[in-house]
Amino acid sequence: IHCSLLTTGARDRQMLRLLVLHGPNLNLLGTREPSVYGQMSLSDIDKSITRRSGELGIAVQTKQSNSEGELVTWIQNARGHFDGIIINPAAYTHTSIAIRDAIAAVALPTVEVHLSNIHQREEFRHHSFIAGVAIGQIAGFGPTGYLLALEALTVHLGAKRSSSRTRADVRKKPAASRR
Ligand code: CA2
Repeated sequence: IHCSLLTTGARDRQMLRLLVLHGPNLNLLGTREPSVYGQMSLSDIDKSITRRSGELGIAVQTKQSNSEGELVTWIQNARGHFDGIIINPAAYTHTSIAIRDAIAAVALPTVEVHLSNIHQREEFRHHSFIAGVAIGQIAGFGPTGYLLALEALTVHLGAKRSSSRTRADVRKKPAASRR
């Protein structure tokens, strides 16, 4: 209910609507392994995402799940409610063809975020099933990565929007004045 209210209001105001998804164990942030994942709790991170999105004039919804199936369902349901997705799939990054297929199926521009630099860590973290269907990946910047992703997706969608407006303008112009 909250989700549809947020997106309806945003749609009325023609705002970009982004869905931010956090995968398994990220609810533990700030409580354990601060040397790897930092001191910030997930709710602190979500607050900073919400603050930045306000500055950017976009609407965001943030959600966390420990369940692969729930993440898949949220991605599937994003179609028609959101313009893009930011996801930290956590350990599912390295295992989940289901999440990859869901992102490919909804065809919403998606940015993959990791707090740590997965390429600097154990070999098994170097491969991402998500990267091939994402417009880009941000890793190693801690919670700032989410803010960079907001910015990147806003620019990406803004460019897409203005180029489709340009194409519409070209189409609307009478043939005579187009020459
Ligand atoms: O660096 C990231 O953001 C990761 O997606 C985090 C995942 C890990 O499996 C990926 O390889 C990289 C793990 C999230 C677990 O988060 C915890 C937070 C606090 C305490 C324990 C785990």
